[in-house]
Amino acid sequence: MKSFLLSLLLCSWSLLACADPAIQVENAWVREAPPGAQMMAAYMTLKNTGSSDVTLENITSPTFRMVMLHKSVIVDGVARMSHQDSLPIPAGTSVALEPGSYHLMMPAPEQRLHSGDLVEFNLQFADGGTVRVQAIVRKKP
Ligand SMILES: [Cu+2]
Repeated sequence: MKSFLLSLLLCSWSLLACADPAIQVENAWVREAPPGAQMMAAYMTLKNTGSSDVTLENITSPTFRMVMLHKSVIVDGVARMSHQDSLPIPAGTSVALEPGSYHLMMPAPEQRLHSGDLVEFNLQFADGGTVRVQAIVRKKP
């Protein structure tokens, strides 16, 4: 029993050590999509509490076969989305992924997600750090 507890402690400690402590994620959520929707979007605020700039480079999720980083822009009065290869988060600032701006976009999974479901995202940064995020599915911000 004692060794089991010890390995559990070591394990959770090493998970913490793996995460990039400079990045804090707040208000992560996935917008519930209507039945038959092809795509879903996710939003969150990324806060860089450290003293060096970081760049979000890649996002994965066990729930979605791919996760894209988009930015909504208005071109000639028409709303479009542009694909972003990476997202810089300067030291001491926060960047909001929110409706009308940056967002994550994913093909809807076969199993439909409902309000209250939890979805995990893994954010991978240019310095090699990763942050695991739990996002909740809901209808509105
Ligand atoms: Cu998009």
